[in-house]
Amino acid sequence: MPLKSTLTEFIIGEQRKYNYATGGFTALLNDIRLACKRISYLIGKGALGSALGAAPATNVQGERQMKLDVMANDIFLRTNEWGGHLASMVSEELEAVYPIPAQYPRGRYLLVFDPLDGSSNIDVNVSIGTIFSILHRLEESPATHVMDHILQPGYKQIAAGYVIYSSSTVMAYTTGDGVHMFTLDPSVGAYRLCQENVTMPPSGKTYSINEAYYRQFPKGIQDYLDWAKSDEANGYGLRYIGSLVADFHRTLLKGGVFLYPPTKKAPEGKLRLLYEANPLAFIAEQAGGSATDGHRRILEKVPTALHERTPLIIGSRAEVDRVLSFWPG
Ligand code: AHM
Ligand code: MG
Repeated sequence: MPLKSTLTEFIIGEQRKYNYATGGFTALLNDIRLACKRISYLIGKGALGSALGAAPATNVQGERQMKLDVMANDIFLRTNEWGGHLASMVSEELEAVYPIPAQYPRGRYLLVFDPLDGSSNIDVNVSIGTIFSILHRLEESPATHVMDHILQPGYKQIAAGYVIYSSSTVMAYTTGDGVHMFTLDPSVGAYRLCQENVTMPPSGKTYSINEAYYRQFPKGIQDYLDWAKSDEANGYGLRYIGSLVADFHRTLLKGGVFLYPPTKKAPEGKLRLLYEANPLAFIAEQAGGSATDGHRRILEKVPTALHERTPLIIGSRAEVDRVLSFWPG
């Protein structure tokens, strides 16, 4: 059987389609790939790696940080700061924009990421993930206007991806030309292509939501959940892991819908626009699915703050539309 291309071969192949490509973007993706490999190795060691348990601090959003959150964030910064391709980085774990240290050259891309999503699942061997988004620095704004460059709507992303650390480690990414998936081969340390041009099923009888918040949801979402359990719905199932990457990965491959609506406790929803909703919305749309906050397409939202939250309904087009038929936000 012929060997499947590695991620590196695949992205270099993509780069060769464009005569003007300088290789900077390819090198950046390569660094991200390496950071996720390092994180995957650390997670794989589990209790043997002294990385489990809570960190002494909470993060900028007042959430409890796990040791692995802090280590994964550090790996992402260290692996991506030196290459000369980035103007700055934004992380879920850092309050402010991370400027590229003065000893390294600056580039024209911005890297926005959640280094380890699904923190509550870290210590119990349940799937967790990394999510990333790449933007171009705006030509029209001076380099010093950092927030102008970062607060761009999601449709301007030039690439987005995620890595799921599970029974195997899988990376999915898009540059706006379909979604491609790679599995990490631990024997040689390379990601190998496992699915090119992934498509999300147009419908699927699975809904994914933390239904314990039922009484806190808007009435329309409650109505949808009542419908999903009705005879009319005819056999919907519920799956909720509590790791966005894992719940999204299943939805991408099997179809269905993931929902994190507003709650009384989190009136804007819990998930973050820049490094959770936007990258996954880009991937969902590239695979034929859709993503909305109940009012608008996620990718059209203009961010106003680094850690802005958003409601998120994402998945198969027919299932997202069905939620919207109950909840026109
Ligand atoms: P985190 O970034 O602190 O890990 O929080 C995000 C996670 C998502 O992975 C998941 O979809 C959600 O929080 C689960 O929240 P809840 O426990 O309220 O259901
Ligand atoms: Mg997160």
